[in-house]
Amino acid sequence: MKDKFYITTPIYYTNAKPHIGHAYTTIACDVLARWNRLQKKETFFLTGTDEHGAKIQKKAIEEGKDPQEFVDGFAEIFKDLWKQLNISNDGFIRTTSASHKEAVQKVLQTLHDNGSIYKGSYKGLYCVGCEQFKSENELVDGKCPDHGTEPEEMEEECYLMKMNKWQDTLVEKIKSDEFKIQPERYKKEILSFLENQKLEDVSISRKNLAWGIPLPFDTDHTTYVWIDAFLNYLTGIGWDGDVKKVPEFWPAEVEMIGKDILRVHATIWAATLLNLGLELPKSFVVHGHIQSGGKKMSKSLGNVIDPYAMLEKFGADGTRYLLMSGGTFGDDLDITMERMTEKYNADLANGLGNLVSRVIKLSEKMTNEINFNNFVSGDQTFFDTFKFDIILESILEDVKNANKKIEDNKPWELVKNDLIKFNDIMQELMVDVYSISERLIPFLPETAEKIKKSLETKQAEPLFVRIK
Ligand code: ME8
Repeated sequence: MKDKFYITTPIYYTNAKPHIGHAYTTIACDVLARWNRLQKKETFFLTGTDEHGAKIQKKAIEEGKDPQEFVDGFAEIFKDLWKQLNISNDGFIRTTSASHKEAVQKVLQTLHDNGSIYKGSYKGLYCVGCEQFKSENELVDGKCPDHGTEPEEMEEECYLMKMNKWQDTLVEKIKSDEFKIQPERYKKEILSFLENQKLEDVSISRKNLAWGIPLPFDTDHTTYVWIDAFLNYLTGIGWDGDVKKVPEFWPAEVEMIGKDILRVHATIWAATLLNLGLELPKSFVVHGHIQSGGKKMSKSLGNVIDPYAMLEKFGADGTRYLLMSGGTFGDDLDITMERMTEKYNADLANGLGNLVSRVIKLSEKMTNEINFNNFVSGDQTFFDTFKFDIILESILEDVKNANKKIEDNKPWELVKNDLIKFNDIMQELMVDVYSISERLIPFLPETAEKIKKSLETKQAEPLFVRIK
């Protein structure tokens, strides 16, 4: 397969409705998938849902629901949100699907047979929110800093997976960028962890948890939910668990993840692949967290920004624009509804919307044929480094320049006294709008399409209207 591009989001827990972080990652992946399709790469974009484990079982019980029925409901809600946000995923993997479960069991059998898994026991502090054991030094005042809850003491007979023998391999592969971790600060962060802390073997099964995939060689145990979840990156492209028959799309070009799940990916997921003799993904692309008004979003602070509220107010393309231009990729972002409303009005309604409607209206009076040059985007290097905000800023600069061209040249006067100049200026403006629409395709697919149609038909389609 030539020039392939396989990109994945994390798979999201189906214990609650999607939040803004889920929308952010999925939109960023969608932008990259659409860009790569435009570059004629054979692209596969995978997302999905992580449906097993203690956290989900607990929530289903609290709501008096059967866990399968409970996760079925949320899986549909995720799918529906992606549809509303115009997400162009090629696959949607659910970890409760029969094919995924069978593949996971095959993998565990292989790991058991090749000696990577052995029986033992594990004692530690387990955070159900993270679905991970936590060491004392990761806690703040005895609590998980991400969930604000005290982890439970747990001691269980379990199966463990060998990790330690891969420590040097991982450091080497990460250092050489064979296994690339981007942006650079996250590469440094994970290297400093791997160079200073011994990788402990990890518990990969739970004895007293029904809601999971039974181990094929000991059905008293279910598979640790992270192992189950990681394998989605392979089962989601049709892998049946046979290490001799790995799909062509593997290894993934980009596995996008949030900063809080980098370590578990760079250790447990990477070691699982190495234990199976499979290739590591080419890269992890790590994003920061979204906050609001300088604070972590929380129900008690009342500063939670919900993707549905954004959709309702800004529409799909407005939401995509505001999230992708909200800050430097990799850093934490701070957003508020007020600032986003201002930006929507300034950039999309007044800037882009206004430009397109003026140019299309004026173009009715053109007497020459319009000739769109073959457009070549110069955005590749910025996509390579995930500078979404910089690309959008530069597109908006083009919008401003074109609006200025209209004001400086006053085509509504030229049309009356200098038709040749009028036609020239309009030709330029039409090409400007055309190239703006081309650059917008990965970010605002619907708007780009509408602009192109308007250029063809010379009928302005309404794009963005000012909002309060
Ligand atoms: O972790 N801003 O799923 P999940 C941006 N099932 N991103 C945020 C965020 C915020 N405020 N809060 C959380 C899981 N996230 C596992 C993944 S993959 C094999 C299994 C991001 O539903 C977070 O960084 O809890 C993570 O990337 C993603 O939401 C998934 O969240």
